[in-house]
Amino acid sequence: MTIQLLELPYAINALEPYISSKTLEFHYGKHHAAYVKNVNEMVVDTPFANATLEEIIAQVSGKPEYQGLFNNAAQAWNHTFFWNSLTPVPENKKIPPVLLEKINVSFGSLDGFKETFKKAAVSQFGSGWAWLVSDKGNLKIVTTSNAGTPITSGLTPLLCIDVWEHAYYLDYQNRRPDFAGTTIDNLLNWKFALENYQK
Ligand code: MN3
Repeated sequence: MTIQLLELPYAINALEPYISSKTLEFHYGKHHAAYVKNVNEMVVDTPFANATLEEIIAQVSGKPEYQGLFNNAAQAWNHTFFWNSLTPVPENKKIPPVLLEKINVSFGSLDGFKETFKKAAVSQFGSGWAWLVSDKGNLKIVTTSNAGTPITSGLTPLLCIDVWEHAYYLDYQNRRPDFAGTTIDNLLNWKFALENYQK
């Protein structure tokens, strides 16, 4: 079995003006594609040759001898999740009432959620990810370093933002706060978040 690169769920320029087609050409077309290619090369003639990405991640997480495979598999998975966390479709950007209620419980208000999510994205030192997760039905914001992914901690991710520099440098240079704030305000796919929450 070969791990497939997710087909981008929108046109390469669909996230403009917030994320440029140039960024997607590199971030999706080069970075994400490379993680997928690396996984496929690394699992040849191993017990993981027929495993799904989720199975690989679960089986090699925390094992130093498989750090390289974990990094590439988790990055491949995280990026698929990231592209699905974003949407150009206005209908998908509406926050479903059930999630808004949960947001109010966990963060006090929608603004409180946005502030907490942005702060997490900005304060993650170096490369990593900021996530909105469900922890047994309660919404939380967590961050992971490098290729880290909350699915190894028993959390259910709802949305994520990639805060590796390659995610924003072409459009925002060093201004990670602007990238995070713009993404949170304009691109989050709450339809996808709800689908994940209901799993
Ligand atoms: Mn990335």
